[in-house]
Amino acid sequence: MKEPSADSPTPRSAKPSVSRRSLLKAGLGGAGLVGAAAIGVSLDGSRRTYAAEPHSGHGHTPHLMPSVVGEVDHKKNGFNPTDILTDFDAGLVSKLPSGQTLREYTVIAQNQSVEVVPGLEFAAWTYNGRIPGPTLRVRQGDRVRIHFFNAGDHEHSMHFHGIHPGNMDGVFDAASGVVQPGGKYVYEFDAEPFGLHLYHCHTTPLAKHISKGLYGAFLIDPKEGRPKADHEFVMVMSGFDVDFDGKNDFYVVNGIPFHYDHNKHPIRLKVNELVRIYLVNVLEFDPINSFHLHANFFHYYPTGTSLTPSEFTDTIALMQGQRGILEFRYKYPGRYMFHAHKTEFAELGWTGVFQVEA
Ligand SMILES: [Cu+2]
Repeated sequence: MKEPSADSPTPRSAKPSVSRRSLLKAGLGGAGLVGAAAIGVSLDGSRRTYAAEPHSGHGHTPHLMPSVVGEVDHKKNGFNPTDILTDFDAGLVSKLPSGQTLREYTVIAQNQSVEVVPGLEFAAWTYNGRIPGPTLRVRQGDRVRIHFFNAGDHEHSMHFHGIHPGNMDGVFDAASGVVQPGGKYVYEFDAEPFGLHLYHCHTTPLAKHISKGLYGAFLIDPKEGRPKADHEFVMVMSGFDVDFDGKNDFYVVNGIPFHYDHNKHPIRLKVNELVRIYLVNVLEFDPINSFHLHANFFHYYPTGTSLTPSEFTDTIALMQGQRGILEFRYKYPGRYMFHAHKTEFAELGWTGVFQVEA
């Protein structure tokens, strides 16, 4: 297995350094902003900028949370987290002779440079040119057929959560869906059980293949569908280890830190609308991720495998691979944060805002 490549850490002496702590400090500094310029300084290997403790904030204009200055180039990235929220891919639909619905997808794994925060490019690996990969949405009992092509330079696979034969699991070898560069494989199985699942690459080293961006949501609706909601949003929680030191430097929902913040692209709702969130945690390196909703409570359906919620709460914790469905309505207009209830994650990108109108 050849692992060294352009994205491997450079020799220790020349290794770029974006420590979690330095970024966090930048975020907590007087300006309350993690700017591209600040990150540029850090990438040059100099930590001088962060050598002093940040201002306490006393006597300064208060800031809600750290954020970033400016906007990444979504066009160049090839995806936009605002679109990913509601981008459900039903596949190419046809009927098998048996009458069973067939949903076909084409998924391509490739190397791709992604601008994570303004001015900072990350050597990512993507499914269909986006992080997270496409949200595949099918019905229980449908036949799912995925034409998978590996256009990258490492071996990759698609490992689906769900029930399927071993040779469709994307783990061991060519016969079970591990694909060499330039190769392809067809994964085919009947969709079960209904619920919210995920898929990700399952080749070694696994942490690297996942953290580079190879993951996505896989939603199986019940045969009779789900009750209607006013909004359905997909949120895939993950992180970026931009200096490849095995620790996350940014935490995200749908690929870009801070994207849904109040001063960027808050998610707009109306009072009393039913909101359903399909929440997946695929965060690598950190053991636990979380979701907290401000000034409200939600019904929670772990793994989405039951139509009866098991909990009414405002905070949930998820380990890697765990996922669930949240449902709520806002009673009052206003701006409401949602974020990881792990302050460090929130300050490094895992935040957003619901803007609720009357
Ligand atoms: Cu891979």
